[in-house]
Amino acid sequence: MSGSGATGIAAAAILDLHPAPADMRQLVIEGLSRSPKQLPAWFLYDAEGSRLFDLICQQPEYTLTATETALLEQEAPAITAALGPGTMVEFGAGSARKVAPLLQALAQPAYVALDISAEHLEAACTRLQGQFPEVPILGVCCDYSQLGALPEHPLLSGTAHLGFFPGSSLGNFEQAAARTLLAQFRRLLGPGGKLLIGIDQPKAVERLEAAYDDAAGVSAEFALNLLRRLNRDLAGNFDLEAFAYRAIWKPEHSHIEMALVSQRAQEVELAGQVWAFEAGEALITETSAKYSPTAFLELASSAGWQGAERWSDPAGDLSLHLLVQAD
Ligand code: AVI
Repeated sequence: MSGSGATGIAAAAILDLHPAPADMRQLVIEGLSRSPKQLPAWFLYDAEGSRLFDLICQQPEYTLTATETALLEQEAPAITAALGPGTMVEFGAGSARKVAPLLQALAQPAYVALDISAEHLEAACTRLQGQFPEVPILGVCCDYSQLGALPEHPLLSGTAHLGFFPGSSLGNFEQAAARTLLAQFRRLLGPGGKLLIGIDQPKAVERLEAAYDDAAGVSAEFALNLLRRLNRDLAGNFDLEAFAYRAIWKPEHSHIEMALVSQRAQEVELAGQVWAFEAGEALITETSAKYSPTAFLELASSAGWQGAERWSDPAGDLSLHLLVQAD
C-alpha cells in the first residue's frame, strides 16, 4: 500500500482484485472460426504491442492523441466546472497521462485508476503521485468490464463518481459491445455518476486511412506483432512475411478495418489446430469506429446516458462528451 521509498516519492495505494486471466486459446479458436476471421483487439497489446501503440500516437498521421491532449489542457477549467465535485475514476487508465490537467483544475481532486495490468497500474499511479503529491490516488487492478461494483474504499464512498474514458477506445468495440460497456460504466458509477468520454469523429477517408497506415510503417508493425504474440503464446507458426497489413474505411459501418491479408494460400498451426487461409483472405486485427456527435449520443442514450456538454477541437476531429445519467 502507500509508503515512501528511498526516492522520497510516496508510492500510490494499489488494490489488486486479481482479475481472472482470459482464456486466450478459446478466444483464438472462436475468432479464427468466424468468417471473416477476427481476433479481439486487446490481443494486440502485449508489452511490444503497447510500446508500438505509444509510437503510433507520435506519428504525424495519427492526430487523435495530440488533439485530445490539447483539448483536455485547454478546456480543463470548463470541464471540471461541469463535472463538479467527486472522485475521478478512469477506466483502463494505461499510463494515466491524460487525467493530469483535470487533476490540476479540480478544486478537490481525487483519482482512482482501473486497469487490468498490475505492473502498468503501479508504475502509472506512482508517477502520477510524484506529480501530484497532495492528491489521494488509488490504483485498482481489475477487469472493469466484469466488475459487479466499484470496490469499497474511502475515495469511493460518500462522493460522486466522475468516470473518465479518453482516447476514443470505445471505437474499438463493436456497436453492441460498446453499448454494453457504456451500460456497465453507468452501473459502476452509480446514480449521480457522470462520464467524460473522448470520441473520434468521421473525417476525410484519406486522413483516416493514413492515420491507421502511417508512412513509417508503425501501424503495420503493430498489427504484425499480433502474429509474433500468437506464435509465442499459443505455439503458432505464422510466417510474418506471408501477410500484408491494410487499413480501409468502411462507410457502411463508419469504421476503419485493420487486417492482415494472406499473400498466398497457406495453412497455419495455432492453438493445437491447423487453420487454412486462402490467398487474399483477411484476418481482421481491429476495427476503430468513428461517431458523429449525434450518432454517439444516440448510442449513449440506448445505454441510459444523456449528453450534458461537449467540447471539440476547432477542426471538429474529436469530441469530449460529458454524459449524465438519463434518470
Ligand atoms: C486504442 N485505440 C483508440 C486506437 C484507435 O485509434 O482505434 C487503436 C489503434 N490501432 C491502430 N492505431 C490505433
